[in-house]
Amino acid sequence: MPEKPHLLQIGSVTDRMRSRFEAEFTVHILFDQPDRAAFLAQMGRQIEAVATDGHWGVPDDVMAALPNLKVVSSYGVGYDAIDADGVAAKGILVAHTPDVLNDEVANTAIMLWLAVSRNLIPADRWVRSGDWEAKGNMPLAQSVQNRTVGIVGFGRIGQTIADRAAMFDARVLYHARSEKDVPQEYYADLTEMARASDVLICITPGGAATRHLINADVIDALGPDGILINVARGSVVDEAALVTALSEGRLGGAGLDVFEAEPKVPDALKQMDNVVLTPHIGSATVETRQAMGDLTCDNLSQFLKDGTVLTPVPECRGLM
Ligand code: 8YV
Repeated sequence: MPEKPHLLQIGSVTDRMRSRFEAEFTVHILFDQPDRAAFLAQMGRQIEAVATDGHWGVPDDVMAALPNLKVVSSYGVGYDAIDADGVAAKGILVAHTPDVLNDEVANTAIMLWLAVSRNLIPADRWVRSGDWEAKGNMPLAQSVQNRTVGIVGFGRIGQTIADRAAMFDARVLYHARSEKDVPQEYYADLTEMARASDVLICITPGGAATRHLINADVIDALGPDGILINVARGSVVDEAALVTALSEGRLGGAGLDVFEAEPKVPDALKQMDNVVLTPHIGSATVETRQAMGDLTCDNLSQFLKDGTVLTPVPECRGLM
């Protein structure tokens, strides 16, 4: 039997993914190697495929040690941790997992909005702590009905969030690099859109182009009654400016699934009642992660079959 091609796994995978990898590849797990540099020096030339995720991408030292790499399959839609242009220039195909997580991530965004607006976490605490019996009813919350919702990034997930928001009779605005052929209102100026919005939901790709897009000006435009939701990447929001605005009462509240230095989260945010924090769980359900895992494996299987992948990142489409 011919030797199976060698695959380097970066980050964690499900058992189901592991079984599929092992059926087709000789699998090496980067984080199991006691001496990463020695492992890369010894095995690097044999590795033809990498399986990674949106968090780890392909670190520079790994990329430099894999001269025969042909395909990278990433378990996630966001691929800002991979230098896609640089990798494509070397003729390496990069695949990701678009679409299969649109509903889940949109649901997470709506969940955070509802939780912040309706004080879900303090309400739960009100019951558990005995405050309900001792103090009576809680202060009133803010309705999610009939709000103006500004969506930052209007790709597949952004448009799914817009559909969800419409169920709460929202007026939906969006900001993206260019206007799209959609019924929602386009704002070329993000600060202007924030000023018009009650809720700002970020679902734009991460990376240098969107770093700190949500800065102090945008936050101030959203204002003391406004709510910021981030299900994109931590880098999209200037976290220090966000913490300052929240602590000074210049922003009403925030629902955050992603952070600049995750899993580290600023202590100040953990103390705030008007903030809901989740540990990057946008797509983290059994069902959606299974679909993402299957697509990650399907991309690799396809590559072995005919040298293409099913869902390449746009930078690599020219390679197929
Ligand atoms: C994953 C994500 O958590 O798809 C993405 O871009 O952020 C998440 O679904 C990420 O890929 C890490 O596994």
